[in-house]
Amino acid sequence: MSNRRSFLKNSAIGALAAIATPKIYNAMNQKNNPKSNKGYPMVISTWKHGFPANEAAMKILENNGKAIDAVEEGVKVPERDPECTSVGYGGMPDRDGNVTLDACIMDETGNCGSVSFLQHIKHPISVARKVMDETPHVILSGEGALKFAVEQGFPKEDLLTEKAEKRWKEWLKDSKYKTIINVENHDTIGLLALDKKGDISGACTTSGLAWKMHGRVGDSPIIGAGMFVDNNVGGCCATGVGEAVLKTLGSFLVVELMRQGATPQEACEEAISRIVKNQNYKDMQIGYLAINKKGEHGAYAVHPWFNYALYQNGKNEMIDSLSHIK
Ligand code: SD4
Repeated sequence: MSNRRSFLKNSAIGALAAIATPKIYNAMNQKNNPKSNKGYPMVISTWKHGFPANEAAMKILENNGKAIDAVEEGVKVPERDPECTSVGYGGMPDRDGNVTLDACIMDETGNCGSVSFLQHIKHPISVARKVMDETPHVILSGEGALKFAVEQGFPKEDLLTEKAEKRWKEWLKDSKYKTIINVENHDTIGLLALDKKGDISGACTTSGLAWKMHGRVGDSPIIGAGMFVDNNVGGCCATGVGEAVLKTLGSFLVVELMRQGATPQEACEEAISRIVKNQNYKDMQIGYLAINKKGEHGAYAVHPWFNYALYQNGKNEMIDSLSHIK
């Protein structure tokens, strides 16, 4: 090969290598995460409503239950709580006054189910579980999801509480839509569990952004965006402005980074860096929560005030996440 040709060939390979070489992570190093622990069973979930959700999930794990059952039972706690205004019953409605729900669930075999734009059903996570267990599909949406839920025996209910209706009517006066950071109008619960066998499952459920357009679907029911688990690697869930998570397929990204050797903390930080690099992030809150097979965890958000509940080594506690903006 002439010198010129081999130079061209070598420099092309060099350029490709520069593009393709992933950052090398040192998986032994969890130093960025001041709260790093290890061990299972463990349950971890977003925001303060995660605390009672963790309790319900841990009860199942302590009785040798499976992670998939624990994550479902855990997130049902905020789903049925009318005081929790961002998940299930009592959730803030869309701009037309409809409570529309998104949820997904995934088990240790990679099986998963999801519902989006579902109305009138208090426990969308259990409908997602039925989609996973009883149908050949992954996602059911809107009218079809409701029809399926009713066929499966879920009662049809009015999910708009007086409190939520009052807040909506106040909002209607100005009808100004803004994805305000970190107030109670977007606090999804994402919950990940490692059972006594070391198997991982995850669940994510939300009423989505308050005052969203009718028909809007966020990241929470999209496997790989709002939540993802791979039993060989770990799991991740997301909270915050779903559009930013969807654009980067955040939970899948975090799990893939861990597969390449990143710690949960490093992976969450990298996923947030993809958002702040390319999107106007100043008015958006996004938070990621991740675990690996050892029971180590990580969390990172765009803004401060993202917190999560960690139940591990017999102790359930709230922890403040690190964040890009200090
Ligand atoms: C959504 N990601 O619908 C959800 C909202 C949320 O914390 O997570 N709030 O975009």
